[in-house]
Amino acid sequence: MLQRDAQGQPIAIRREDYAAPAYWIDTVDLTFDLDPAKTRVLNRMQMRRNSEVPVQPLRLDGDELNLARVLVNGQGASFRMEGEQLVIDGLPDSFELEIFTTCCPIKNTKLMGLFVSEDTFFTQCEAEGFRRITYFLDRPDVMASYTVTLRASKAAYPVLLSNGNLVEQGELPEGRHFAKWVDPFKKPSYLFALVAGKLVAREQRIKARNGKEHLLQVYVRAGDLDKTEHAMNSLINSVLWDEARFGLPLDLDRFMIVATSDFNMGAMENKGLNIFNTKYVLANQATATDADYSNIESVVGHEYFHNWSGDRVTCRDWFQLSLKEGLTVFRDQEFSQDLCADASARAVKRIEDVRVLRTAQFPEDAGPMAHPVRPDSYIEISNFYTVTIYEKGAEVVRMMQTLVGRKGFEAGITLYFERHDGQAVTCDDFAQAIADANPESELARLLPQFKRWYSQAGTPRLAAHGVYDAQNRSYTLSVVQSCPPTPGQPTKEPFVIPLNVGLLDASSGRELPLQLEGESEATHGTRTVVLSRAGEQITFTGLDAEPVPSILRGFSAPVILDFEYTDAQLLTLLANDPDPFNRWEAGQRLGLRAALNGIAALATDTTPVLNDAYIDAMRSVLRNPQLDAAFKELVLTLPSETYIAEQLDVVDPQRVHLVREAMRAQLATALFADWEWAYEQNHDTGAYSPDPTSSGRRALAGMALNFLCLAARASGDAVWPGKTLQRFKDAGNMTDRFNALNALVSSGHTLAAQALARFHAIFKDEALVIDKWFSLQAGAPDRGGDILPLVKQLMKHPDFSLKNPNRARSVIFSFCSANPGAFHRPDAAGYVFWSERVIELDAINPQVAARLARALDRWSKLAEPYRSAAREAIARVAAKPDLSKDTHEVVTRALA
Ligand code: 0A1
Ligand code: ZN
Repeated sequence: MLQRDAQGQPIAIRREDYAAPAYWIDTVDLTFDLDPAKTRVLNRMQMRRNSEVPVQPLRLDGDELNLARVLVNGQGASFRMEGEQLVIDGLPDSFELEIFTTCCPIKNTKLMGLFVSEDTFFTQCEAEGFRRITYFLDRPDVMASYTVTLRASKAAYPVLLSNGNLVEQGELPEGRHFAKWVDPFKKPSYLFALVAGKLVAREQRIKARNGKEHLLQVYVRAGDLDKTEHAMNSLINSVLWDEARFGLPLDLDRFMIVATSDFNMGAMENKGLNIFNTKYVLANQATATDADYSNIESVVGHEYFHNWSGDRVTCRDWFQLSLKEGLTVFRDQEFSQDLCADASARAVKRIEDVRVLRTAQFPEDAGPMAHPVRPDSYIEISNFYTVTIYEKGAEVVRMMQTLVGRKGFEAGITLYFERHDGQAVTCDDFAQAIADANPESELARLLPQFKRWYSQAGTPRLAAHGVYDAQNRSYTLSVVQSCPPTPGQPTKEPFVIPLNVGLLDASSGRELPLQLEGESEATHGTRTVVLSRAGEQITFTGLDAEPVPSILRGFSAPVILDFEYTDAQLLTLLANDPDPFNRWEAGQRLGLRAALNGIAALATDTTPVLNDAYIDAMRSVLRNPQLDAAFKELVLTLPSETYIAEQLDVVDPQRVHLVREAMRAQLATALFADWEWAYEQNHDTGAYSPDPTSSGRRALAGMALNFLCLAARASGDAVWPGKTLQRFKDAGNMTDRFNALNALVSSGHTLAAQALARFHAIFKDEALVIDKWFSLQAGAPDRGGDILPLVKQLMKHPDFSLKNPNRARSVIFSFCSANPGAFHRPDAAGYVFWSERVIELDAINPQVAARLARALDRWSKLAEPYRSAAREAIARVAAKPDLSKDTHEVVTRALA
């Protein structure tokens, strides 16, 4: 496949063009002579023609390779190059192909293929990195058995790792050594990995249910061994959980995790040899926050769960990416929930997941990069590792579980792995297996329609309306669904939407029994109503008064629910809903309403944004002895600027920022005594443990400090900032220390400077902590345009580097993608800065550049002068010749 047209413009790959490969690769024998400047790769493959497709030449993918030799059955063979592809004609039906190439890992700043990070070799092959190592059929439906021999200097690279089992190792002349690895499972090339360098490992042997022993290893640099305990525990928990919940055992004698500080993404599920960004491995209480601990647990789980959902059963083509990613995110979400000790902690996790979906995926689904969970076309597949594929994909799997029940879903998963073990399959195959295991379910009945979740992009909207009929003592909810147009999809068909509903008594707040029209008995608790038509009515009977409906409990579908709640109804839900998600949601709706009113009011209007009822309700939540601290912290967090902006047709980002800051200031002052109380109640969490209860208390204490410093800013009080600085100095763990630092920085207090200097001095040798130091400053609330000059200064700091993705993200992304109030400047300087950085990064690392390019996805919603300035900045990037496919695709879609 050629990926550029005659004019050199990248060509889109389309799902409908899928064709089975013309050749299969049965075995691959790779020998690496590792050298940073020139690594030699000998690739010996046993291949055969796919008899099911017409005879055609063999076309192997390659990228930035130096080709030295091609042998077919041991004889020099004629071949030609078509673009980057190596083409061989006239091959027999089965043959051995031997290819000898070299590459230059030390110059590989894209971090795809074989690269060097801190004197260690790593690989990254998903999605199309293997072709940067050798010529290959680099597509996931070509699965082969791998044997890998690594040869390198023993002193410089004492540890040599690849997938599977170590079968041989030994010495070679001239101070070199070798290791030979055999992977017992067939795999696509994207799951290949090697690591070579000076590493040490934490090891643990565990026994599976069937009595089989496995060796678990976490490899890091020598100084980091004391930061691997949590990752190892997370791995052990993952192995136990997958076996207990889904009956899926660890299938390898040895399972390895290796950490690198140079990585484009979070981590990678290479068979038996997961490679991780250090950010998702290294933690001890002095360097990592509670959020880091929780992310590590999720990502370790995620990569481990891929061992089945991804590695044992993989994707037929990259359009099916959500087959493995949506399912695996769902599995890691369930894992983290199942590790929670109680329902409240589970709900907190669910709220956090939904918050990610709504602040990142909903905007994506409404913008120029909107695509279905199973996309129809792409120019660069790396651009489709998106929140839609991952998080919305996980919601689609979750809806299946809701429709067939937890047990039915487990049966479906069992059938899926029985049917497709060792295969490369499609999203259709997955949905079919879940439905076939549950033939009586609503999923089976509505399967073709349900699968519109895979094919239609955009976030569906539910317009719900309730009418109480006193005479019939009934309450009818009318629900109309719609879905806005998205690129290439002007109209949409109705979705299957599982809607979880409950009713509360308006005066007592108590949950009411539910009896649908035509039913002889009432039930208690939540009901799942399955919507499938454009408009539907649901009538509840036996009601003495108009109830307060609690709709979309637990966020049972990834939709936007519009319901004209009165403030009083929302306050009832906030105070009483037994569904914690909707209880939180009621608070968010109230906060959002206040923000939108504040934004709509004249700029000169000085009335406070938050009314007394809201403040009182927040005080009640804060003081409620029945609620957990973690949940309180979520309720008291106002909707983000991004989420508020998403509700507006035309966005003035400065206005959004000002109003939200005004709301924060008001919460700070009005609840001053309550924040003092909350801090006193929660700040001492004893010996450090990252469990949900104590981390929730630290989160609430941190929030309280933040508001207390903010209130001090208004009142001139010096006590709380002083206490905060002391707290910063004395803190026994990074969470408390960082929260105190954040309180000083985000309130703009003068003490922030010395705290920042001290923080840097303490942690100057801890890269991940220095990332926090950068990102805290670049992400701080803007006051009069002060953040951009600071960001430019931070880029001149000796610790800054554009080549290290984590560091680039900590400064540039924290400003452009995570700090709208600072980034969107009326003078357009933020956009100019963005365009310069996108272009600069594109020459180093296209994946990172393309991600940054997405910071202006929602430009067309902006008010003037932002809109025109943003468009101009995007056009400037698009006009740059030699842009990577990655960045080209993002900016041309933005301008389309
Ligand atoms: N499959 C990985 C994500 C991943 C994708 C592409 C990469 O290339 C740089 C790296 C990782 C996961 O879901 O964790
Ligand atoms: Zn994944």
